[in-house]
Amino acid sequence: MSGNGQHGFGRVPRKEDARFIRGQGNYVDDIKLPGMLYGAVLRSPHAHARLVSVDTAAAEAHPQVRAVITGETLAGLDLAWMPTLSGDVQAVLATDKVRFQGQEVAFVVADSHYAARDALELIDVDYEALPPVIDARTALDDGAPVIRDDLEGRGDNHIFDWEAGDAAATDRVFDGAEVVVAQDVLYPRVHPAPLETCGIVADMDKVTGKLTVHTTTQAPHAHRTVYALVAGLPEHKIRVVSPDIGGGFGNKVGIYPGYVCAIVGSIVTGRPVKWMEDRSENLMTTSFARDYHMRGEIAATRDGRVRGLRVTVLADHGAFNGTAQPTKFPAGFFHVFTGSYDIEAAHCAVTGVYTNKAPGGVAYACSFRITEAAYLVERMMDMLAAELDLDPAELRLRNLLRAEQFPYSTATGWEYDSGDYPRTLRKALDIAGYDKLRAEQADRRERGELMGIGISFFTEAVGAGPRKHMDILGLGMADGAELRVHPTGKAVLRISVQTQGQGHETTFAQIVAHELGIPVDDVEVVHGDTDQTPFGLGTYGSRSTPVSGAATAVVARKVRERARIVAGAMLEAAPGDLEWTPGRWTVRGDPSSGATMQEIAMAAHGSLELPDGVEGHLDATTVYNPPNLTYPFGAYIAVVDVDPGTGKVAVRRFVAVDDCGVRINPMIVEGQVHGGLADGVGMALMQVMAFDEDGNHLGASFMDYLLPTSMECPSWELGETVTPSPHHPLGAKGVGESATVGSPAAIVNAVVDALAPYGVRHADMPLTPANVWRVIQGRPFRT
Ligand code: MCN
Ligand code: CUN
Repeated sequence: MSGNGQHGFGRVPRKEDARFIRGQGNYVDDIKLPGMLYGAVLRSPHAHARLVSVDTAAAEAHPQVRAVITGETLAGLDLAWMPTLSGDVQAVLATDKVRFQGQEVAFVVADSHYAARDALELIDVDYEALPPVIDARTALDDGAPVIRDDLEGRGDNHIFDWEAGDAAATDRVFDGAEVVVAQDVLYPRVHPAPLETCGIVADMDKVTGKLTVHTTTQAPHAHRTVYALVAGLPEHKIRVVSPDIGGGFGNKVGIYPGYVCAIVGSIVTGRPVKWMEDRSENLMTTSFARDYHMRGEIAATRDGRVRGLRVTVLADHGAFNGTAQPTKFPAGFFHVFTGSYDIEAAHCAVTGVYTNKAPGGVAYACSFRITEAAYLVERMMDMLAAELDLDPAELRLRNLLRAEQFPYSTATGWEYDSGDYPRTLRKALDIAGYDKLRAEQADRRERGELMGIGISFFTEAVGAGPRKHMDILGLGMADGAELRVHPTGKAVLRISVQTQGQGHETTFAQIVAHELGIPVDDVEVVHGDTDQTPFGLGTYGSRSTPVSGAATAVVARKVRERARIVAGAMLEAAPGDLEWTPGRWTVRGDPSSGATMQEIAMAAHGSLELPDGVEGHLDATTVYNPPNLTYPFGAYIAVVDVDPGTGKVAVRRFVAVDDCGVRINPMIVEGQVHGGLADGVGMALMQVMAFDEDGNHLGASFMDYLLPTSMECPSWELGETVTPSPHHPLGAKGVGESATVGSPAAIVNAVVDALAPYGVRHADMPLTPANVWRVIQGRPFRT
């Protein structure tokens, strides 16, 4: 481990920035293949309507149109419906009904993007409008319109009931509790909104029978298998390439109808077909996030010892259940809702329903619904603190898990691997100058000013599998890695995960450099091409470092062990007598006699006689099946000022102390945290995917759906603690979603704290000026 990080961990500048800062990135929309055509999707203006007829004659007559594909065309190929990541089916192009505004109805392939768009106007669709279900709370009402009448024997909008924890034990704790606080808490529907929208270039080569797709995907291998299953093509005849990706945040985990249409378009026309969404299509139709209507109850003793948590959730999954999560867990990892506290008993019951809104779920830096869980418990903790008239920091310190309690089994079945939570919270309180802030707040309140301080403490579970417990569509959650070391000691690492901006080309090279003691610049990372990389489940749930990063360390160690044997032959010493110093095997007790990785690599490819049974070269492969998830955590403190006249919230300060175990590249980790904190400002204060009662989408542009900018964000104040994961080969835990998970609660807690003089105990996100203003109307201000 060197100071400048050149041989391993540390603040190594990102390799990928050499192309990005020069504008030389290669995104899907940059790809132009010879003879390429362009696709465009016709979308439903209705949230719920019967499809009476689709007349494509005028569009087909357009001189630049090469094909028009409808649901009927696809039905003829048995492709009108596709499987979702949750074992449901989703219409590729509508055949019977449309079920959300923006749903795909027809696909035009033309010589240019503009011609394809123009031809959409020429398609005549006759709809018969049906009453929609927009509010999930009415989806199960008697007489509610049935959305999924395509499903056999379906008489309602119910998708699933799922529960975790011990209901009876939890009821007993609540029955005997000294204090119970209950609250309805909404985590509104939001959207990951990556700057690059989703798209594909599909190229079916009729001569070789090989389908190549360049596409925005976070999981190239999983996509390839799904295409193989849907299209009936053998996997070796499908190549999925995921070039540079301009942000994913979960939006690029799923397979969208436009992808399937572009593939069919290429098959039909015999030419490559590009389809890229525009911003409104991305916001209206691709994976949304959250939309959890939660009722939380927390039970405690009067002196502030939390004893139980009980939660019911109504989960709005939209028109098709397309949520991405391991098969066994229809509510993702929501059952981690006991958070960071030592709690006797807990129970959650989640009911999923269909509504006439876009499908999706879990996307947006969520760690599989841990965003919702962390937000809920942290809101409940603050409400309990208010009820007990206890300082929220003090209440947390009384209940946080202590270092000696790890590994800790939660009441809902998780085994947290490691942590020292009070230390991390104390560090955040120190950085913030908590006592001084409280004194300042008291002064300001006397003057009628609204200052709020909000704390949140979160625990995540990231790095899915192990595969015996976790799969997506039957594919176990494990990841392969291959490492080749060339004769001159330069290395090529091939991995199954896919970066969307997280810097894998740098951090994964650092892992190899760290393990082999070679320069980071000597390691090339290959990813995002199924023909070039081993199978694995891809990047989401912050699993790249916990799973693929572990695979990388393991495969590099295999190479190092093989190098030991070669070095033994070179140095005429028994391998067991050699010891490793970074970059070199030396004879124990004689540091002057050794061989560097580069010398060993050359010898391994040379004429050196190797012991019997030892194959030459230094290449190795592995598959890593994680024994458990990793459990990063953190303590966040937000300081806000609220304008009582306008309701406008300004985030004055934000302190974030993250513990993601050993940090491979602290600069990249801090960048991940900065981005997630900005997400938190967005969700807490600005973002919601709103609909009117007819199901019209009210946020289909960045004029209405707001992204936080530097203007709304303070200068982040970061701290760290390091509790290595005991089961990860590098002691690293994931961090890519931590700040998005932890920050909304800190900001909302701060705003509610600012509004305490009005007697406010809770307010739902987003805390826009209008919403805050509404909350305090008619309430007297009392200090
Ligand atoms: N890292 C590290 N040390 C650690 C943990 C992580 O140096 N102890 C580094 C990693 O090696 C990697 C980065 O930090 O370069 C993030 O690692 P990890 O936590 O493993 O997360 P993933 O790489 O699996 O990224 C996925 C995660 C998810 S699920 C969402 S959503 C999200 C996020 O990453 N989407 C992002 N961060 C994003 N950042 C960008 N720029 N763009 C997105 O789309
Ligand atoms: Cu849920 S968003 Mo990230 O896991 O790809």
